[in-house]
Amino acid sequence: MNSPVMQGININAPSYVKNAKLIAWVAEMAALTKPASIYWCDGSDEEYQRLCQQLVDGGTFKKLNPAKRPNSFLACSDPSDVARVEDRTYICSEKKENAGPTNNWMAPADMRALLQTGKDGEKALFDGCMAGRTMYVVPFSMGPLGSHIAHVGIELSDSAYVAVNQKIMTRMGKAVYDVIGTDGAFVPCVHTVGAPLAAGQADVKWPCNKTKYIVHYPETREIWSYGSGYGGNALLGKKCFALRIASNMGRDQGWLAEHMLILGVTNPQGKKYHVAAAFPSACGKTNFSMLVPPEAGFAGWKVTTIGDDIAWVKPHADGKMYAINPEAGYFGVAPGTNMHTNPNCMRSLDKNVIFTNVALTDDGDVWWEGMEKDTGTFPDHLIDWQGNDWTPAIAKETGAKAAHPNSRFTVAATNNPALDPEWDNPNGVAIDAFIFGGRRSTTVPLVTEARTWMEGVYMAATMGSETTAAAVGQMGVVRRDPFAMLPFCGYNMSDYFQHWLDMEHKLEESGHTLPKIYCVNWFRKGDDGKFVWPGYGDNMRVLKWMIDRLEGTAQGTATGFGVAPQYSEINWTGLDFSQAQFDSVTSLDKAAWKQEFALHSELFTQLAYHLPKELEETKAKLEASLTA
Ligand code: SAT
Ligand code: MN
Repeated sequence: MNSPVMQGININAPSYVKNAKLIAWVAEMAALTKPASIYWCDGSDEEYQRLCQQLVDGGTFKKLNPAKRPNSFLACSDPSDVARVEDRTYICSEKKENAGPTNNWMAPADMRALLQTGKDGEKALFDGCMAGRTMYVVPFSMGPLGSHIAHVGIELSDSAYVAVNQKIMTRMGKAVYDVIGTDGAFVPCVHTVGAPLAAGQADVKWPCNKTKYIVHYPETREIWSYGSGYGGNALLGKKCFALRIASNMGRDQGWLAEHMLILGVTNPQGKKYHVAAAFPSACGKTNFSMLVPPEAGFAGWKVTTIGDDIAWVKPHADGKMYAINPEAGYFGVAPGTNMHTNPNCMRSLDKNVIFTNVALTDDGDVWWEGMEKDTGTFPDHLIDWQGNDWTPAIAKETGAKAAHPNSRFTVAATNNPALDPEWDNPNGVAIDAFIFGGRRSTTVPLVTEARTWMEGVYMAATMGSETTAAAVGQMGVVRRDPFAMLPFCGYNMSDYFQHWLDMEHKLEESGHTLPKIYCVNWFRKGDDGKFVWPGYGDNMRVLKWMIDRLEGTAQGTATGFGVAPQYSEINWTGLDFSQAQFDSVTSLDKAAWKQEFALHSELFTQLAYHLPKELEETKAKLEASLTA
């Protein structure tokens, strides 16, 4: 199918769109999904304002009080559509083994029958799914336009909410068409809320469907998303493209697509380091990436943000690994964000923000749990994210949260006062260290340095974390989350481990210096159930120790689980943290580690197919020294 006019729909491609494959694909998708109209986004500010106004008129957006929160909006979703849906997320590789045991899988032909072609008289889900709606053609670049590390996608979506969020989250707009020219490649992404409108039928403020499918075809590098309008289910540049599809590209092309923030840290002498750090969703990546060093003891130190969620890392001819942030904005968790936990983030949210599922104040501003720490009090009255009255008394009685625990802000990176001047550099920044961290109330120490690349890969591969509200499901249970990539690795996890191990040999052969690898845990709790480590800005103390290690000025102490800091090697100025407290966040408990290794064994059994044997060998060594 390549006629631009399909079943009465003129796809009306603007004259600057010259990519024949793209035009044919849009026509084909229009014929399948049958939208009432097609709108080609140009990415202009005027367009953003117009679409936001349209969302206000339709009831999806509420315009916030411009005196309090200029040019900002609040969207409240359907209560059933509030987070990523991992059990509805599929990797449809030709062979099941290539999706691996950690991904849901369906044969591509079966999935295509379900979504696109229909089978046994059943209508395909995408057949007519956009009826009565506009299909937005959203061109976007993941990474600076034209960067050799960047890649381009086109998202077709029947959600204007998606179009305006993509404008903030990606480099969205018509310049992308110059990058793909007449025959350049792009990742096709099709998204529908799955709520076709019959003639004359009124729309709801947050259309979605009980049935949801978030589908990736790794071989053909396609994304199809059905039924949800929320976050990672709908903003397809983010987890779907920048992690699940890009991890496949990275494996094939010799680079890394990782669930990592990227930050720059500059010492008082002006020497700058860059680290990339992986944590599961809602474990403080955004906070860490915008860290403000403590005032006392850290005069002249500066932390700057390159990215808060995703890193694409490529080896370069100069012998270093360079990383870009493929995104252009932050889709961060609102609750818990305040002037104490993340002042740079709070300042980023002053204006030009889209909020989703936070509470509305009586004077037309937003509120979420945690803001009371800044003001000292709870508001007397709010409208909660579900549109109900909220008062402190109601909250006390029912436990009702004013903002959903996974409520979010969408904001441009350029709003961040701590934005790194190199954040947009098409060549990326040279990475000195990788950090891996989970949320663990016990067992895993505050920080250790892997003695070898292999040991670092082991630490990352066996990482565990207590689950959060970022995904639908039970909260607070420890699950293994290798590399913080469990929900995001687009191929067999053991092959992904192998890819990381292969990197070492490939890079060493080509004369590269490998970044050091660190394992951290900010979340150890004491016997009273409270966090022992203060976290947030005080994480600078740990970061500083890592830099001292890079510079060779901290000796550390050998443990059974890498090299740990000595108490005296941490800069404690301005923080009252005793040796005993330090011991309680760094201790390695034999009994706990016995259990921990049993869980590593369980993971390795689950991942037995293609599991690199070096991981088993490393386990044996670590186990011997930690449980002896
Ligand atoms: O919903 S998103 O995937 O965009 C956010 C997250 O889970 O980190
Ligand atoms: Mn994330």
